[in-house]
Amino acid sequence: LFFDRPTEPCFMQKGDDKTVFQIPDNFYPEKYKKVGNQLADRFGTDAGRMVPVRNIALPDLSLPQQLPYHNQFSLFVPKHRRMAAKLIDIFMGMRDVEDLQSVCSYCQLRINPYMFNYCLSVAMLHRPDTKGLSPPTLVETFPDKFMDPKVFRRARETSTTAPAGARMPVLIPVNYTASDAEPEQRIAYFREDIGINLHHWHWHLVYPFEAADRAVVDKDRRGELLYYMHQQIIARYNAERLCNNLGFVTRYNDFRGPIAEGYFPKMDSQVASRAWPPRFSGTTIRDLDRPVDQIRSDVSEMETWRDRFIQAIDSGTIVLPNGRTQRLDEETGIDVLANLMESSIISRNRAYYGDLHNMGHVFISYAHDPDHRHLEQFGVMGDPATAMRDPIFYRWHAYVDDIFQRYKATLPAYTRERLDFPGIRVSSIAISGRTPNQFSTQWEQSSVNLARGLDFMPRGAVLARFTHLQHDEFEYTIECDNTTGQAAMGTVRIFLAPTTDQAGNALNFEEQRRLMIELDKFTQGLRPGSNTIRRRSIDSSVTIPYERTFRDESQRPGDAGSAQSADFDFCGCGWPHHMLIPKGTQQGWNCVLFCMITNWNEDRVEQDTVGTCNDAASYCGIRDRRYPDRKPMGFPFDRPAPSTGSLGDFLTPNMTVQNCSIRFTDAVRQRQQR
Ligand code: CUO
Repeated sequence: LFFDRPTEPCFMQKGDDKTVFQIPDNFYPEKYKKVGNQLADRFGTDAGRMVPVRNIALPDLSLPQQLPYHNQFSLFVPKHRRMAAKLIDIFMGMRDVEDLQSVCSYCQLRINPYMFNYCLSVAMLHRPDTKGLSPPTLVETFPDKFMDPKVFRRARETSTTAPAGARMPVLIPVNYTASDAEPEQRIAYFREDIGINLHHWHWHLVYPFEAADRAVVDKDRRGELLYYMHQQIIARYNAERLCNNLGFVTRYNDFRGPIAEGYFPKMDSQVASRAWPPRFSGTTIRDLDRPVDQIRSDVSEMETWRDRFIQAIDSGTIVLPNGRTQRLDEETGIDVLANLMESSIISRNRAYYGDLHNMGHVFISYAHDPDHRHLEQFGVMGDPATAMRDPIFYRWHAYVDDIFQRYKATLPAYTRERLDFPGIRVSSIAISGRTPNQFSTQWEQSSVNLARGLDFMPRGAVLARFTHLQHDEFEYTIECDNTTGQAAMGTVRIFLAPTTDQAGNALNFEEQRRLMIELDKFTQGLRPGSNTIRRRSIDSSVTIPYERTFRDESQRPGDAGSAQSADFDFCGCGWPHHMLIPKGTQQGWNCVLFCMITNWNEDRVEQDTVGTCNDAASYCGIRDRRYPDRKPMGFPFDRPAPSTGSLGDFLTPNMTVQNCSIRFTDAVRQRQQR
């Protein structure tokens, strides 16, 4: 109930089982004081269950309440971060679930709804006693962050004029943010995909960079995962660009020059009652001085931090707050650097290396109003739920990734001994399907229920129908020989990459390795002799199924919160399965499939993962566990191989490649309930 219809009071709301909260009199906010009891009574009459809320000693909310209720909230704004950290701390500090429920019912109408949702979600993901409960997906609670606001007018219309069950779905248009005159529009289907944006939001929810409780932030290899997950986004984005006849994304590395790409989000914040501000083509970031957000920073500060990063990478050491230096070692260097770069509270020296990545988001998102003279809020780059809509997101992250790649280039290249798995020979990988080694893609229409996000409107489902990319499911068949004479365990690693650049020139190894998209990774027993391994695309370690991205209610096994649904509920982080394969082209887009089997005894991490959310571990890790692969993330493509000219030269006997193509059919199919 605390998530549903975010600005409606929780004591007015009814859950699906007709539960309402009975809150103590002193919890009513001023505006409801007079009517409060009557409201509760009114809704209480047909309530199946009244839940009395404990009257606890109330915490000090003065810091989080500094963010006005009807305002935007950004994790990237340092002041907002501090307020959120305080609120997360309050939620984490509650003795038990009942106290948490009390404090939430007190906070719900006093705290900015976006911040409340974020902090409660983080707390629920990290408190031991809320395991098995899950925050609903953000697109249901705040659909305004994901779609054209016209949808809400139509949703209001249909929910007021028709009873639930007789309502026509509301259609979300495709291609509504720009015309064909804007080349970047060709990949709007990727940038504005609801599932991709949900994944990004969820990732940052699982890996917050600030909280008073250090354990919430300090997770195994979290910096390295920040680097790798975003590196993969850029690799995937580049593949989509090539499929659409666009060149590789160019880094945003000149902070003094104009940003060629404009972006007009055409979204309204329902909470703040404001349109998300656009960025015109040719905008340049400027020094920030926004007292209201307590941000004062010059562009030169970004340049200073950048120079310090370059210095750290080139010298192989970072400077610590006490003036000493620390070597960046092969195993942990990338993790240390990424935590400095983001930066998170586990940065080894925030005072010196600053906050480059986050402030990049902030500078760009305020480029239209750097001194707040127009009283404008941040653009889409300021919110992880919306940032990936904007072309500049990819230019910024391509730049950030470049800094990490500069570091990776300082590491020793893998020798053939480190790559090989003696006695294991992979002879082929193939894709099943109507045409062998051809992936098929097309459009698909699916629905999402907006009801949870429609405040003060008649109850019942209102479906929004949207169009997204989809691929036909397929199966990998891998042929492999085990000549070790005994059973072995391997880690199978599957990647996909383009073969040529936009002009049709073959890619060399260095270009291609940075474009490798991880498709799957799994553990496999290998009998002595020949082995045929079959693996379904739907089981990918990168993705989560559609039903989980969108928390399709009809697919929900049991009541939310029951032990039975725990696995299902927790696993909201994961690349959306419908975006596993790039779009391809109607003629067929050439790509190469890569498969490698490494020695599981060297990769394994001893831990119990039973009952945990572990099926999208490649980009999301495993909840409360270590990252389940000892190899550097992105292995074996995480670093250059200077003497290797092409992918073919790179192959050791435990690797194989297969040329493939992706054929796109420009047709829309309706989603079938699985
Ligand atoms: Cu995910 Cu910049 O880290 O958006």
